[in-house]
This record gives sequence, C-alpha cells and structure tokens, in this order.
Amino acid sequence: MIHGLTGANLGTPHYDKALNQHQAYIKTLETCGLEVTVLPPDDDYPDSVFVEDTALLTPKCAVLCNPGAATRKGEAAAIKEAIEPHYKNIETIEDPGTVDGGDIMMVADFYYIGLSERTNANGAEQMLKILRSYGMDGTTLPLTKMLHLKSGVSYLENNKLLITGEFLQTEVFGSFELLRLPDCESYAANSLWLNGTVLLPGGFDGALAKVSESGYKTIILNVSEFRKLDGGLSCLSLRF
Ligand code: CIR
Repeated sequence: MIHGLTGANLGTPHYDKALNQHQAYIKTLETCGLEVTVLPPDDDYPDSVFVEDTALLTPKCAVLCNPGAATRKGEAAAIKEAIEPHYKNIETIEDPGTVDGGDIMMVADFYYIGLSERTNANGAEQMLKILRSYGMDGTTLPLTKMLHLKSGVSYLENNKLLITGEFLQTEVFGSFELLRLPDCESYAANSLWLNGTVLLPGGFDGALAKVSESGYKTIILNVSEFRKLDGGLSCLSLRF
C-alpha cells in the first residue's frame, strides 16, 4: 500500500503503522455491531485497501464499479468474488464508463454521484440506469477540487450531512441539515455513520465537537497512514 496513488504530499505511509490502524478499524466496526469479512492482501494493487471504490452495495443489487485510475482497474475482480455469495443481482459498469465508489453517497434509496476525475458522465449514467431499474434513484453533481464526493461530504442519517469545501455551496444538498467544517478540518468530512455511532478521524476537535453536539455517539480512529494516500474512514470498507 505504500505505493498507492496520492496527491496528498504527506509522505510515504508507514506500513506497520498502517497495519495497526487497519486492525483498529476492523475492531471498531465490530464494536459498532458489524460482522466483518477481511479480504486477503492483493499485492498487485497497492490501492486495493480502499475497497469502497470497487463496488456499490445496495439493498437490491451490487454494482461493480470500473475504477477511474488505470492502476486500480483490476481491483474489482477480487471484490466480485467476495460479494458473489451475498448477492443474486450483480451489475457492472462498463468502459468507457468509469465510477469510483467513493463518489457515491447513499441517502436511503437515493444516490448522489460525484462527477470527478475518476467518475465520468458515462459511468454515472450507467449507474443511474441500473439504480432506476431496481426502483431506486439518484442524481449527479460536479466536483472541482476533491478527489471523491465522500472526501468532502458524509451522510450521518437523520437528514444530516457533515460537509466541507466546494460542497458547502451545492444547491442539491439544500434540504439537509448541514454540519459545516472549515477547510482546516476538511479531512474529517469523510466520517462514517455506523448503527448510530459516528467514526471520525483523529486530530479534528472542531468536527468532533460538532458531531457530538448533534447527539451522536462518536469514536475517534487514527487513519493517518491512509490519509497519506488520500484515503479515509469510508474508503476502507464496503458496507452492506
Ligand atoms: C486513490 O487515489 O485511488 C487512493 N489512493 C485513495 C482512494 C480513496 N478512496 C476513497 O476516497 N473512496
């Protein structure tokens, strides 16, 4: 994973530290009541720890994404095997369409899809068509700065969004209650709601206070080594 893609300029991840942080992440998911399937390392793909980008799991179907980065294209094959036992319906995004799962935010049966450097209009259209064919729906919105949609916005259920940067002005989120984060805390916008508890990255006291004051239980996790690769809490798992 130390050879993963990055634009963060925070240095090379420390591998042993990353392993420890990953173990703590798994334990925390279990603490929050989740059953966790841990996949074996896939040495051909340094970014494969960010499993969120390879698929979208909905209650009605799974969709294998077609990651937008050339070095990540092959990751979906291993994920297909892993999700096959859980899904009767598995759909696929095909070239020239590309989609990274990190660009999709689920709000009940409605899906917000960010058009980014990784997710193109063709991929988003394929995704919307698939979702609609299963009675779900969604919409797209453009990204200009963030790597992924969920780098800057997380749904915390209860109509609340933890949100930062370019998404603060986005009309499409107008009907939500917004927990706004300043640029200096923007990394914490990628937080994770799990069964009523919000996991937040360590080091962002303002975000922690905001989420706690909104009535959530919170757990802080240090994911510094994944941050060095532009990844965060949501990227490290695929939730059913
Ligand atoms: C990448 O550039 O693809 C990885 N280094 C980071 C992916 C982070 N995933 C996510 O935000 N969903």
